[in-house]
Amino acid sequence: MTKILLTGATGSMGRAIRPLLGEIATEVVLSGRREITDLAPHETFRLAELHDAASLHAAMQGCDAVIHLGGYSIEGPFAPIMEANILGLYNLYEAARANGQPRILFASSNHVVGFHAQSDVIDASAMPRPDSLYGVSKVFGEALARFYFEKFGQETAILRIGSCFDEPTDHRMLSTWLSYRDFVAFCRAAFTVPVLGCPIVYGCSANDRSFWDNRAANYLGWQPQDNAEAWAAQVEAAIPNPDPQDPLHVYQGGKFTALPIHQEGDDA
Ligand code: 15L
Repeated sequence: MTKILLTGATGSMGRAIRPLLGEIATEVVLSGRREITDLAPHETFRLAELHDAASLHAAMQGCDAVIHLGGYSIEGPFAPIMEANILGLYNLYEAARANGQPRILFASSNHVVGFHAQSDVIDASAMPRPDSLYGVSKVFGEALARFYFEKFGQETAILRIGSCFDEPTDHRMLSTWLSYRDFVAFCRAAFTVPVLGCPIVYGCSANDRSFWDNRAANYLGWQPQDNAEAWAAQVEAAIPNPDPQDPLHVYQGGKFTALPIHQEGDDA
């Protein structure tokens, strides 16, 4: 069994998956910028900031695996994206190198390929077509993971997460939704498969309407159990006439493709 470091433990996805991690780990080190005090017996907390290399080194000590959810997770001004997703990711990989190279689950994003059309089904060999500065930072993250694999043998599962929320709430999410339990099952597969390597996998449940072909990752043995189709009637009733010209329904990255670039002085 495993001691897992969860970065970004206080973020919305971190909070949602935390109760499930006891199923795949004997110990969980929660790290983040705000202290967590309601710890279960198998949990500890380490205050860590992605831009503070020393705090990451300390948090990773003795860990066998890392679920890296920390970082800037939406479109925004470039400075904080750069600090968390570029400098912060470099700090994370250096901390791993100094701590016996635990396997890393890197939470990449569908926004790496956001400008691919929803009418196309793509696989891991698709060209990156980032839809935002945030998506560009995740392209960097995927390249960094690959670099540490080629150079040092550091194994990473690069998961291009679709929409990891309680349930799908619009038509796009009927394609992109990833349930929390399917995410945790993916972590289990990535941390237990004998040879992981550095695969790129699309993070969605077994959705009938998926845009993504994950057959190249079959060797991981991951079989998502949930299907967004169970919410189709609810979504269609709530949004009966989706506009087919709306970027939300044209591109895989949905509304991110239409967001303006933040200028200095804009609100974050
Ligand atoms: C992401 O990468 C974001 O972190 C999340 O907030 C959602 O916007 C998600 O993608 C999505 O595309 O639905």
